[in-house]
Amino acid sequence: MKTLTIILAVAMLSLIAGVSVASAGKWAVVVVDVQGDFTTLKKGSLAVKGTDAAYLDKVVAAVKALKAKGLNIYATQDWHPKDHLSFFTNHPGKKPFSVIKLHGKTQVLWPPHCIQGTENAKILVDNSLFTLVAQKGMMKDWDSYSGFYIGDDKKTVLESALKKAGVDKLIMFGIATDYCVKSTAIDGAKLGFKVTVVEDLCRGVDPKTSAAAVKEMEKNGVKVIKSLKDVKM
Ligand code: VGL
Ligand code: ZN
Repeated sequence: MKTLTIILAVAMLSLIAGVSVASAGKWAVVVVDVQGDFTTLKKGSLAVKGTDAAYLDKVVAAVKALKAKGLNIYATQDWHPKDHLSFFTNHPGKKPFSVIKLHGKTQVLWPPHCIQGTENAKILVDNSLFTLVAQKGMMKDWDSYSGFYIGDDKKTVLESALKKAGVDKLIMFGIATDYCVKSTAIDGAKLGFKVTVVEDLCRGVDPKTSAAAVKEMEKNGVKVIKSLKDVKM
């Protein structure tokens, strides 16, 4: 009788422990700026190398596989007004990819891209797969690479939505490794999420800055893995 009680007690305790381990923490996915203007597939104005149909197929397959595992999918979207100050065209005499100071920070002057309501601002993944889309870059004189912020101290809906849903671990990928993926991943880590970036589902503007971005993400506590099969969930 005594042994039976002990066995039962141990069984119940391990059940409780097992349940609490399983419910401690929740994964979600953040797909960063997979928009027409950043792809060669859509002949985007700021097309990043390696963003052809094969890349898009891979991203879509990954999103669907993760969704099938029960993870919620969140997306970020670069969403600029026409007169946005990150566009070289809004600085007479300036060339694309030149650098200026804006609010005391270096600002790359990009070709106009992801203009609100245009075809190439659309996200190239079936939007019905997303729990929500966090837009940023809509303030004319503030650029935001991070999906967590609209301005320096104004947040998008992303952090509060993830925290409300009990998410604490993020799988992240998209475009561009050296700008929006880097910034969103590092901010995610700073805001308390455990962030994993999947390198072969990302594409960068420049190989040098992309390699530096990987180092910087790692220095900030982001885990960078080669491919989705290396994710330990
Ligand atoms: C991005 C440059 C300008 C990005 C957005 O999504 O990485 N890059 N705006
Ligand atoms: Zn932009």
